[in-house]
Order: sequence, then C-alpha cells, then structure tokens
Amino acid sequence: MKLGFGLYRHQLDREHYRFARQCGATHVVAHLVDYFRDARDNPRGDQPLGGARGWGRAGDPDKLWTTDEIIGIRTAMAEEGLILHAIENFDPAHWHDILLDGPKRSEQIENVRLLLRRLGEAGVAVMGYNFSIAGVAARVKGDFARGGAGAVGMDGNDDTPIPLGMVWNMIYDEAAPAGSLPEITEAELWRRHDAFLRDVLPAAEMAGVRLALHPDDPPVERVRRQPRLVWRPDRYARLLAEHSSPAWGMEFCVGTLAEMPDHDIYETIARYASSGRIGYVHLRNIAGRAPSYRETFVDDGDVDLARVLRILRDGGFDGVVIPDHAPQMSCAAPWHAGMAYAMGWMKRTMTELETRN
Ligand SMILES: [Mn+2]
Repeated sequence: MKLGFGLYRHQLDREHYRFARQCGATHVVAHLVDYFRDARDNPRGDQPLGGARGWGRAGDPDKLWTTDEIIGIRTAMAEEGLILHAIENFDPAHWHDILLDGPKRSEQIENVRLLLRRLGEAGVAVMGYNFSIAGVAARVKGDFARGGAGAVGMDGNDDTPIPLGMVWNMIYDEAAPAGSLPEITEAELWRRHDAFLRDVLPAAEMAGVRLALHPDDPPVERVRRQPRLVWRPDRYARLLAEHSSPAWGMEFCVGTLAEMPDHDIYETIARYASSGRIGYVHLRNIAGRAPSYRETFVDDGDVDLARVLRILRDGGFDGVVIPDHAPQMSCAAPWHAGMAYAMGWMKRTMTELETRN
C-alpha cells in the first residue's frame, strides 16, 4: 500500500507538497474545486460545515481545468518527490445539471468527457467523485475529539430544503429565483447516476482514467429532502455488479462506511478489499453511527484502523491510502498538527504491515 495525502485547492503549492512529503507521503490526491473561495462563507483551514450559502460559490462554468494546469501541478509535485494520483470532486459549475437533470446536461456531459481526456493526458490515474445533491450536510463542530481537539460530527438529520441555484453545498447560480429544489426519489437518483456512467465511462476507458465514487457522507437515507446513492454498504455491491468496466471504482471512505448503521465494518471492508475496484482509500475513525457520531483521532474511536488496513492488504489492495480529515489540535497550526499526527500513525502502521504477516 502507498501512503498518500489529500490537498485542498489553496494548498496546491510547494510548502504543502513539502509538508506532505515530510509526513511520509509518496502520492497526492488534489482538490481542484475551491471550497474556500469566500472566507465569509467558509473560512480556510478547517472542514466546511455549510450555512445558508453552503461552502460558497462554485467555480467558473466557462473555465474547465486544462491539461497544462494539471501537468503543472503534477510536475511541481514530482519535483518534491510526489506522484499526483487522483483529482477529487468535480466542480458543481461544470456538472450541476448532470446531478439535477437540468437543461445543460448534455453540454456538461461533454465537459466531463473532456476533463477525463485531459486527466488521461496529464497522467492522472483516478477521478474521485461524489454523486450527491445535498453533499456533506447536517454536521456539527465542537471540541469532541480526545483532549478537546476540534472535530466534526452529526447530531440528527437536516431536512431543510436546498435553495435553487445550489447543489452539493455550492452555489452555481447566484441569480436563481427564490424557491427550493424539487424532491426526487431514490430510484430517480439511481437513474441519473446510471445515465451519467453510461455517457462518460467510454471516455474514461479511452483516457485510462478510473472514476471512483465516494459514499454519501453522512450516510442516511435522505438529507435536506434529497435521496442518497451509497448510504448503506450493499449499494457499492449493486454498483459493482451493474458496472463491470474497470474504469469505474470506489473512493473507499472507511469513515463514511463506519458511520453506516447495521453492519460489521470489518466484514464490509473484507467484502470489497479484494474487488480490485478501489480507486483509493480515505482513512479516518469515528465514534457512534449516523445520525449521531463524532470524528475522532485515527487511534481513538470505534474502529480498529490497523485491523482495517490489514484486511485491505490481505484482500490484495495495493493502492493509495490517504488520511481523510483529522481533528484540529491545540497549537499554532491545528490543521498541520492533526494531519501530521494521522500521517505518522499511518506510516508506522503501514510499514509494520509490510514487514510482518
Ligand atoms: Mn471521505
């Protein structure tokens, strides 16, 4: 297995590449969507919660990420000893009507096909995505983790409607009229996702890029009056059975899977570890289950993450594992300290797995 590191858009610079490498990372998963464009909506350095304006404005609909831009990022990372393994998340500005089945859908399917071709040209192996109308919602923040470290959690669901012009927690149309998104059924969401894969998987295959789907965080049946796609572990099995293309796989988020009620997390990990269809792994720990849980330090929660890594290795998984989020530690650099703590623990645990049975 390979140790990776996830970086937000505003962290795509030398200082952060060096920090990731110093933590032991060899691979990077980069976000090109900027969830922190407006400090007013969403201050940097911490996980977004999302108020009335969600995470703020989406990107520029007329500016798709270019091959040169991605190669530039990949090259700068390579100079610091890192491999750009994946890009995580499409920008709502580029694909909102694919999620919403709106009038710009066919144009936006072309956007996604073009982006996949560009990722292939730039040598990026995986495109992580989240097919979710509400996105991350219903979370609370507090000094929940060990020693009073700042972390996020969930205390019950959020069923406030989503305003028009917003999807996946970002505003793609500031001029949208008042009103809220129509409620849809789970079957309709599956239909939209199936149509999306049918339309873009051939382009992904041609480009040599694997699409990897993140489960819905938090995993509850409906959030903000919208259905969720992967909110129970067996939903991944259904998708694997329905889409045999190697260009489709999972962005395997252990924390989100562990939040799901009514299953054994180790059995679930074992069930998918040998599928050969994991794009990369998000690793984090939690205490509790949706709709009532807290994120914790890697070594402090309900899940034995060393056992999870062992099950992944025993299933033949040899890909990239990144820390998902980490609690914020009490010091001058809460984000750095939290991530460095998670990375140190992961590096040691993964090294031990390589050298022992
Ligand atoms: Mn995750």
